[in-house]
Amino acid sequence: MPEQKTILRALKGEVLDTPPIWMMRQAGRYLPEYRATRAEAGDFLSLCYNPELAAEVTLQPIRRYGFDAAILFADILLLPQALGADLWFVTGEGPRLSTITDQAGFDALKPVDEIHETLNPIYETVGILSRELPKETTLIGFAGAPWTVATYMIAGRGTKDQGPAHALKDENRPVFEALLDRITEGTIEYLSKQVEAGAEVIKIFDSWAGSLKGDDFDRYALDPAKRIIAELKARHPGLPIIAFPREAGDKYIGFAKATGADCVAIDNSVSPDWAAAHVQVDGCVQGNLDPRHMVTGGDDLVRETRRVVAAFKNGPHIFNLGHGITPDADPDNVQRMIDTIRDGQS
Ligand code: 1CP
Repeated sequence: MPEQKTILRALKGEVLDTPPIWMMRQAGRYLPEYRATRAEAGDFLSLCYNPELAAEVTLQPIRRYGFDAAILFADILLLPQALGADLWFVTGEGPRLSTITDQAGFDALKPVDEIHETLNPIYETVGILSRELPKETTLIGFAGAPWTVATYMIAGRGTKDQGPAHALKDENRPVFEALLDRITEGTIEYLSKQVEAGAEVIKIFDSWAGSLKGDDFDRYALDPAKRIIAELKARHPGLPIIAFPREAGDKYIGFAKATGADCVAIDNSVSPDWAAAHVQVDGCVQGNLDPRHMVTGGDDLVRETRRVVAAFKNGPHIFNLGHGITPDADPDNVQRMIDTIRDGQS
């Protein structure tokens, strides 16, 4: 049967007249309906672990905008929690976790086969979504990449320069590498269950890949991605995978080939023309409008949206932002972006 879903067609390398569209963090605080459901759930983690409500917020941007893909509503930090880390969110500040800074901290983690006890509600959310999504909408499952997840598990919070994770890497490499391995193995099991539950595409978020330089990038961003992708594809032949080594710069070049990813998501620190010439030559790319246009809108939004579409029009492309939409974004600007892409309207 010929593939109908536009995202799956693009991921197979097809060049479409209009690129399929979705948006990182499309279910989020910029939407009033999200804020209402989150209030109903009580807090962010309760929302993630409530399959009905998590499915509801996943569906909200699909109903409002008709995006071509829905991304499972969850968080990259649920896996650390499933591995035994304490996790909580401080309102207005972000996530906090217990920290791993030495062998004893690593030894206290749970084995990988115990993660599903915590993560079962997430698979249930995926199941609900695969039944309830419109037939043309692709369901994307996801996890953080091992390096990015490790930066939070080591520092206990988000950091500007990932200093604590770099320090552990440089000062206690055996523990750092053991942690990365544990996360890699957990990620494979977590994502595999998402696929079994109905996820059609997997995205791996390496939000902090840009702070790994030279050999470190290859060992701690590229190699783990390659291992996860190879194992998932062995278990689920034909599964399309999007990799997002954010701010990888020149390291975007050849990343898809080296890791086996079907698509590389591009952040907005590189120009779409550069990415078309150097990354899209190898296959599908996703990106890369600056998310600030969702706040500022106006003629700039229309012009820059057209620039991204034009740059990538000769190859397979999934339209997205270069990073997540922010809570101060205006929902009307999202509609304007979509209209610009689909109808050429302004
Ligand atoms: O207050 C709220 O409602 C929480 C805000 C929020 C949301 C909406 C967080 C906390 N996580 C999420 C959902 C989420 N996170 C999704 C699913 C929904 C969607 O995209 O529509 C996804 C894919 C993520 C992924 C995620 N979480 C990443 C990778 C992508 C990226 O943004 O770089 C990262 C780094 C996180 C950690 C995290 N979770 C939440 C916050 C505020 C952060 C960033 C923390 C920091 O570094 O300071």
